[in-house]
Amino acid sequence: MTVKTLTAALLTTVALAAPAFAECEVTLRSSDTHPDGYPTVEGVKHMAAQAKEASDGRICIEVFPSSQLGEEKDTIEQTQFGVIDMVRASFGSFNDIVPEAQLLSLPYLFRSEAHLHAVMDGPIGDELADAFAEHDLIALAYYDGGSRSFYNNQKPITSIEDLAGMKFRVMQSDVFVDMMSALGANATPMPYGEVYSSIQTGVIDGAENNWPSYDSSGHYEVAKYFTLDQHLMVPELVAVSKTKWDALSPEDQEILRAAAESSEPVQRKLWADQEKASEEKVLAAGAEIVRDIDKTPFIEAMVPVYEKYVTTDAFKDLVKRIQDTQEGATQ
Ligand code: GTR
Repeated sequence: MTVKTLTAALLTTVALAAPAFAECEVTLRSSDTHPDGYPTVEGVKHMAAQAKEASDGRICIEVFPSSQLGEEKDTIEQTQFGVIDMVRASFGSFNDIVPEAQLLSLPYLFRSEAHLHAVMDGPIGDELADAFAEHDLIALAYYDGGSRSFYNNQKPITSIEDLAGMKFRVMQSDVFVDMMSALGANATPMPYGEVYSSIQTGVIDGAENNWPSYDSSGHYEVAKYFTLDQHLMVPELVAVSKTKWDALSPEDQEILRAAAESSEPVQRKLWADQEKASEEKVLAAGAEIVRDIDKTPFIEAMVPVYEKYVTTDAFKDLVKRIQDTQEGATQ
C-alpha cells in the first residue's frame, strides 16, 4: 500500500468511526471552581451532552474545572462581560452583583433541601432568574449545594460560645462577614483556592462548607474538627453570559434551556450520593464530627443580620414568601 492509499484508507476509517455530528458551530466555555467528577461539574457535562445531541453536534459546551479560568468571583465578572461564556458558581459569590442573591445567602433561611427545592423550582426561581438577567447573566439551572457547616484545626465546636474570637474564612461577601460577627467570631473573606494553605499556615483557624467541598478541597486534612451546625444552605447557579445568549438563535436558546433543565435532577442525584460518600471518606480519614449541636442560639444570633439585609418592602416580601413556601410545593 502506498502512503497515498494508506492515508485515504485511514481517512475513510476515521470518517466511518466519527459520530454523525456536525462541527461545533457554537462553543461555550464554562467555568467551575470544583474538580472533574464533582457533582456541579458533572451536571454541566450532562447539560453539554444533551445540548450536543439535540443540536446534532452544533452546540458544544467545554467545561473547565478546578478554577482553570480563574477564581469564582472573577469568573462571574468575566461572564458578565462576555469574556467567559458560562459559569457555575454558588449564589453566595453573586452577592455583590445581584442584591436578591444576597437574600438567598441569609443563614438558616432554608429549613431543608426539600424547602430549597420547592422555592427554586417555583415562581421565586423565575423571579430570581429575572434579577440575574438585569445584571447580564442568564440563569439556566439551579443546582444543589447542600448545607454549610464550620470546621477548624483548633478544637471541636460544641456551642456558639466556642466560636468566640476564632478566625474563619468566608466567601467574599459582606453578609457572611456580618454572619460571623453576629456569632462572635472573625471573618476573613478570601477565594476558595487560598483556604487550604491559609489554614495550614495559621492565617485562619478554619472555614465553612458542605461535605463534598470539605472533602474535594482537602480541607479535612488540615482542619479535622467539623461541627454540623448547617448555618447556610445556598443554592448553586449555572449562568450564561447575556452577550453570548443574545447572539444565539431562539432555537439554540431553547436547546440550551432544555439541556440545562434536564441536568438539574441529574445533579441533585449526584449531589445526594456525593454527600454520603464524602462524609464517609472524611470520617475514615480521621475527621471528628460534632453532630448534636443546639442550633437555637445560632438561629437567634442571626436577627441583626436579617435586620441589616432585609431592608426594602420587596426584600421583606421575598424573604417572607420563601419562608412561607411549603416543602413539596412544586412537586
Ligand atoms: C462551594 C461552592 C463553590 C464555592 C465554594 C466556596 O460549596 O460549590 O461554588 O462557592 O463553596 O466556599 O468558595
